[in-house]
Amino acid sequence: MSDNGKSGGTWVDPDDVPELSREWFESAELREGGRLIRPARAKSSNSLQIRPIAGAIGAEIHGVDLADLDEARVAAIRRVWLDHLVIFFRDQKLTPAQLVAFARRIGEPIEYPFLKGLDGFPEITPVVKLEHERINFGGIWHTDTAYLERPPMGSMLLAREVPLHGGDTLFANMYLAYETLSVGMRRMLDGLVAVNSSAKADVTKTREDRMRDGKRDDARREYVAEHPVVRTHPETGRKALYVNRGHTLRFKGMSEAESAPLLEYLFAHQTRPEFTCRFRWDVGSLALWDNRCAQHYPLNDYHGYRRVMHRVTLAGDRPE
Ligand SMILES: O=C(O)CCC(=O)C(=O)O
Ligand SMILES: [Fe+2]
Repeated sequence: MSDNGKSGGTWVDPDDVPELSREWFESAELREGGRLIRPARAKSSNSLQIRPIAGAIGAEIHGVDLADLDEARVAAIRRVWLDHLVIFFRDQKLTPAQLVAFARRIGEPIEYPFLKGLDGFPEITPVVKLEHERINFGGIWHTDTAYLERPPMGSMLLAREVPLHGGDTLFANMYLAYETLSVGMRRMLDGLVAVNSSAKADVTKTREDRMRDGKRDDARREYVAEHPVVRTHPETGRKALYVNRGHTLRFKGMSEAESAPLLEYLFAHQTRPEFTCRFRWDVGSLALWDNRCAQHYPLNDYHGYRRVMHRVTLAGDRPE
């Protein structure tokens, strides 16, 4: 692996990145710290600079303008995304139209079921916490809208206004969460289905401030979906733990009380610090995460400051 020295980053030429295959993902020597490290080449004109920000998950990509991407770059970004689960870009001062255009290069933007989007851009949901507010949107460990039949494949956030300090977002690697369970536990979980709801009290609370002025007229009171506890990522073929504290109510065929002890164990296990990374936002930072294998948690440590993000989610499959 070559290194550019100064930043500890890695140069990857998109032309040198092998196509994805299940065999490739399963080859042990390419694994390092729970994610997949691709062979890298020296800097070239078409290269991305990739700088992992933690051992388990997350990489910053430098040297790209998301408003000006050719096909090779989009393909390279997508491969880095699949390897690192969440990728971050800096200084991307995209207009709403440019943000949606970038989202369309990666997937198909969909609308958020509870809140209205920006005027003229229904796919962009403003994620806002105002100076006087105490609760932040999504302030609990979760993967996005797991209560839908087809939860979004990925989500992106572009930072518009950030607090002087605080307001970081944490991400956790659900492949690692699964792979670090015992064989017996994995075997048991492989056969289970979970019931996911939009109406758990702790997560409902995190939407209330925005629902007061931004609620969609067509929002249902509750969405419920059953999904496998362990899902297989449709692009990487790897298994990931797919229960989350924000939305998972119980195991199918069991009561909430019966499910609670094991769910509680899994919620604690899946967000162990060594499975996570933490991203500090600046205006113009953009994160793109994979909801199929990662969870996130926005920290609520910036009372008195305003934080404004623009969010786009991308259509996904039915988890299998
Ligand atoms: O504000 C954040 O950092 C994340 C909020 C969130 O959970 C989301 O936009 O899906
Ligand atoms: Fe979220």
